[in-house]
Amino acid sequence: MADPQSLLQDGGFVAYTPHKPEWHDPPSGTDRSPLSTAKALHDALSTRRSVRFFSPKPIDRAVIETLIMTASSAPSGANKQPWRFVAISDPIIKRQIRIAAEHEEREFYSRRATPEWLADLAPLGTDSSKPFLETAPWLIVAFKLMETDEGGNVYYPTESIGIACGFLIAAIHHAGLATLTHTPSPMGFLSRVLQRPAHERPFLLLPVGYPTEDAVVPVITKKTLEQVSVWHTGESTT
Ligand code: IYR
Repeated sequence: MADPQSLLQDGGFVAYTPHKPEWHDPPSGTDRSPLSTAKALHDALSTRRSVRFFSPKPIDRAVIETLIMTASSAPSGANKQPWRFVAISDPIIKRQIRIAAEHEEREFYSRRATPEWLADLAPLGTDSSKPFLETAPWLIVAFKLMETDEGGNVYYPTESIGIACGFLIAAIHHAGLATLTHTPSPMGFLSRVLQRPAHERPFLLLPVGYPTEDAVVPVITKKTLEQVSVWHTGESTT
């Protein structure tokens, strides 16, 4: 391993050492045009749904490791990678998390949530009961690093871990598995139960597993392209 000091240029900065990126090579003979691949990914990802009914069917640790490495390949502010992913299959810890999460959720549904918030949640059919925190074979808790493990600066940590969690959710779906972006609030209990240091803040809790055979999801719609986009092409639209 090179002495990091040897990478220091005048002024004390680490040297800029560019190299060619390793692009994904398209398999030969397949239609790999940007439009066809973009459509294929849209078809694949737009079938994703948040799932609240998980089968206990086990999933190999290697799968979870690979999903986390996909998440961790995400871009981040100054490449500081301000995230820690805690993977839990231990039934005792899952139970501790469920008990603490349901305590916060009971407070939320009975006291903290505004009537408007409860009205917005009504079509989703959610309540304070979170059995999936025990039935899903894995829980992944994403923590946001407020500084590096060495005590250095991080930049845009919320954006960075948000992007990494997006990669994670896409990877879970791509693997044929289901997840849910669960955010019990407040989430401080996750630091206690998982014994994480003070510079790590709980960000998102994702159960990972197979849906049950009879899993159901609420009927929802996504906005149209016209609703979510505005275009400035320099060309006349008429
Ligand atoms: N955390 C609660 C409430 C909840 C909040 C939002 I915003 C949702 O999109 C869904 C649920 C719960 O998990 O039930």
